[in-house]
Amino acid sequence: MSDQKEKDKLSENLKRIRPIFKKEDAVVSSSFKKTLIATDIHGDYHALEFVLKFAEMKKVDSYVFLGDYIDKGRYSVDVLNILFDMKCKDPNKTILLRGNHETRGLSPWLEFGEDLVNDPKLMDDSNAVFDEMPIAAVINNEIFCVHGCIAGFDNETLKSISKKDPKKYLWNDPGAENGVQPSPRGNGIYSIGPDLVKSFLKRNDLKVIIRGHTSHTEGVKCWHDNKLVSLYSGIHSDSPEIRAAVAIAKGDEIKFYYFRKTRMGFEWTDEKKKLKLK
Ligand SMILES: [Mn+2]
Repeated sequence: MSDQKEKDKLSENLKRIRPIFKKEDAVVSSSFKKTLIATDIHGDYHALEFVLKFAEMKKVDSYVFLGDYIDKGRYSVDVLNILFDMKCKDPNKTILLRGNHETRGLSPWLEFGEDLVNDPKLMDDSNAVFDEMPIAAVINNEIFCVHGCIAGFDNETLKSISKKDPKKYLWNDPGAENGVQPSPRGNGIYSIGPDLVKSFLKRNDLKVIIRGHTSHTEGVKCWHDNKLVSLYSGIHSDSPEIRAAVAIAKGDEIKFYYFRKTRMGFEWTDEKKKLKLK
C-alpha cells in the first residue's frame, strides 16, 4: 500500500496538474518521432517502472497512457505520482487519458478508495482532477487512442467527444456484430461493431483505434481487420502464458512489445508484432 509520504506528494501533484488538464481539450493531438502507448497499469508500480525503463532504452520522445492507473495493484498513489510528475514536467510529451476507474462511480470503492479511506479530501481532490482529464488522443494524425471504445452513434466525430459525458468512451468495448449491442458491463454501455469502427475512422480521416480496458492474457488483440487494437499492459500473475504489451508508434508503423512476469521480475518476450498504417 502507498505510504503517507506518497499521499502527501499526491496532494501536491493534484494542485499542480489540475490547471494542466483543465487546459486540454477532450481530444488531444500529438506528433512526435516515437510514442510509447501503454494502458491499464492498475496500481502496478513495478510494471510501470519496467515499461518506462524500456521506453528510455528505445529512446521514445513521448508517452500516451490510456487510463486505469489505479486499483487492482497495491500502489495506485505511487503510479499516479510518477505519471503526474511526467505530465507536469512536460505536458505535451505525456498524455494521460481518463479510464473508467478514474471516475466517481468506481474510484472510492476499490483499492484506491481503500488507500484514501481516512483522507476524504484527497479523494475529492483526486476526483476533481480525474474530471478534467482528456478522453481521447490522436497520434500522428492517424492513431485514435481511447480507454474503452468509440460511443457508436451515427455520424460520430472527434467533436462529439466531451469531458462532460465521457461514459461510453471509458466503458464501451469492441464487439463482433455490426452496430451497437448491449454490454454485460451494465446499462448505457455497448459493444461496438466493425461497421461503426470503420465508418468512424473513415469519417475522421484516421487509420486505427488503440484502446485498453479489456483485461486479456495475450497483451494485444486485433479486431475488425486490424482497424482496432485492444492493448493490455497490466499483468497480475506470474504464469508464463500470461503476457502484457505496450506499443511504440513511429511514423506509419506501430510495433508491439510483449512482456511477462516471472518469479524473478518482469521480462520481455521475443515475440514482436508490427502494424503498418499505409
Ligand atoms: Mn477499464
